[in-house]
Amino acid sequence: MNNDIDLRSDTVTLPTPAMREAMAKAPLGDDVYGEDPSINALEELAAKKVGKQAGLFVPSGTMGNLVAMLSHCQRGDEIILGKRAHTFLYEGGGISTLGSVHSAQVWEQPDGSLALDDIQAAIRPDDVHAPRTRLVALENTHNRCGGTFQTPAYVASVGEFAHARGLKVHIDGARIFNAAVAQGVDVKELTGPVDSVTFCLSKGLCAPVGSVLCGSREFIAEARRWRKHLGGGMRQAGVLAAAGIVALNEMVERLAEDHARARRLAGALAIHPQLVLDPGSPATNMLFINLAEDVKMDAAQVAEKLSARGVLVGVTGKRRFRLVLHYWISDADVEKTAAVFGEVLA
Ligand code: TLP
Repeated sequence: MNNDIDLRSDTVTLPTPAMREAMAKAPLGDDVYGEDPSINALEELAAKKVGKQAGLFVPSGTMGNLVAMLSHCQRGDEIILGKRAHTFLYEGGGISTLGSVHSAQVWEQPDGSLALDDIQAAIRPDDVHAPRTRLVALENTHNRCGGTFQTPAYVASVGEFAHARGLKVHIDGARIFNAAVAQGVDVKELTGPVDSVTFCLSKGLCAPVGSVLCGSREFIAEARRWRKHLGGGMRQAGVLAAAGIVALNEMVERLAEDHARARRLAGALAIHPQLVLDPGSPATNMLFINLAEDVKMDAAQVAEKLSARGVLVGVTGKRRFRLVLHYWISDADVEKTAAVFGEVLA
């Protein structure tokens, strides 16, 4: 990592020294034969953490969600998901381009949840004109809703509601450990009520590559087939899984530090009248900020000036930024970021 303060995403995180050491020493084998001890250990650990029978190591969150959805659904089925869901906005429409699966999009509530009434309204009748509703997909934490989290009680209510109607539930839990840590709950409380969950090792948890999809043994056996079809059978990828094991064992609880720094950064930025923070933000490790109406520059112009001073931020709209806190951002970086915003907007 160069000396820039990189707040564009927690995907930019580099592996920790402990991860690099574990990677160098990892026992390896051919994972398509099921013979990579490091991958097997990671999958077992991941499943145990989220309270599921089995896990599947995949190269990315995108592939984890895709494999999950293709495993739950048949051609012509429909998934109910949020209009601002990562799967809907940023995964290339993979469920339809590769799986012939349709989506019914529902507006999220401000905290990223889907209201049960909206889910009910999106369920199709048993009618030849309609695709078959098969799955409800949640996102926790919710990226585009501001890194907001949903509670165990809410997830349980969706699980009960969906199962009573013969539907399965998947969680895109790219940052589900952030959701758990922010609420001080065991992650199992967020994953127990649903059928499958994908979480990412390579965001706030700092591993260089990979995500894990977890669910029942039978579901993961099906998902393993889909992963292979999609070209995700990775042979001696235990070199990556070894970092994932460190991520799960050492990097989860410290996510609270990122949340605290996000709050500190929000406080420091709030003193600039040119910036308007989303109400209640930040819930976890990301904050979304808008430029006040009287600022002449747009977000891209401001971001360019920040970048010239060594601060990189995400531009998510004409007048909107996303700043994401992670392991490689220190207290001093938080102070410098707030000061540089002040200079650029003065
Ligand atoms: N999100 C990335 C970008 O794609 C927007 C980011 O910088 O936040 N689910 C959620 C909720 C995500 O935020 C992401 C990545 C993914 C899935 C996909 O993960 P990868 O990048 O591993 O495919």
